[in-house]
Amino acid sequence: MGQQLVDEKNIAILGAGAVGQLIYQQLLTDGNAPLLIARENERQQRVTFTALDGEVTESTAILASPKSVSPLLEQVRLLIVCVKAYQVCDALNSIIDKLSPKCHILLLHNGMGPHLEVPALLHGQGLSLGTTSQAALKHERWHIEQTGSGSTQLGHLTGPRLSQELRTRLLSAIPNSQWCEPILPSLWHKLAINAAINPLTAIHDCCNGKLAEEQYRQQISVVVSELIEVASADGIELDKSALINRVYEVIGLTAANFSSMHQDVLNKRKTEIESINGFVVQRAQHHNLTVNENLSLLEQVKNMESDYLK
Ligand code: KPL
Repeated sequence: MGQQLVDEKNIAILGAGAVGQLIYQQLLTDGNAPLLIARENERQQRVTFTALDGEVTESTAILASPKSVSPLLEQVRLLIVCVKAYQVCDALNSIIDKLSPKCHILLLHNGMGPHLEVPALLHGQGLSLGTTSQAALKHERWHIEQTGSGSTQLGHLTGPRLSQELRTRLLSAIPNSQWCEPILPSLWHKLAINAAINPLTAIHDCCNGKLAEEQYRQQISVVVSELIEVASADGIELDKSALINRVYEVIGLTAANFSSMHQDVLNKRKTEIESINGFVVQRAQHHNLTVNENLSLLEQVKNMESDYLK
């Protein structure tokens, strides 16, 4: 179905959440014919997109499911994995046998951790990582709205490299995106922002802007200092004052917003705490370091989750 719409060097997106659908729309708008891999079975699906300027467009997406023995999957040359960090390994395992060794994998999610486990799951495919501060909101299953512009950093991690052609297509489609090598510092940088903002807004049930108040200053400083020490033990050097400035810049720019973790707790969903402050704690334990503030935030959010998750 719809195979004529999919070109040979196809790009597929695994995970049709808000970010997955946003990247799909950006690729489509830039002249690509991406495939969306979602839970739903293979079919054509009308999707609606509200852009930053309010313009609404409709298009027909070609859906494949990881279960389908679809020849479409064999043709994929770039798989962009847009599921939550805690779903990455299961999602990849469900599809990896159907992908060509020539397919490059790009992980694009909040938090960190899967990049340590994914290389062992691959069958010769190359792996790149990315982080984005673009924001999108899912109004309905197939209607998303872009709510923030932001920037995107992408870069190689292991194995065969993404072809120059696919890299060019990707950077051309995603506004304000850069290819960065090494990529891990960009991921740690974004992790620091999320580690400082997300759990505090969830615990104190507040919008991001509230964290500009003096009462949170010391805690934010300690969260970031601990993360910098752990990153350094992992071989990544980060600059504390630049990072703290960026955290407050994001707090200011998103002052009226509620963080994704705040929304997860409000809607009684599993949060990404394990791959944000939990990742800092995990790497600290690996290096025999103590990160009490990150550990305390991890435990507080996990306690909140345990009240509503079975
Ligand atoms: O990325 C975010 C999130 O909510 O997950 C921030 C930057 C904190 C914006 O809300």
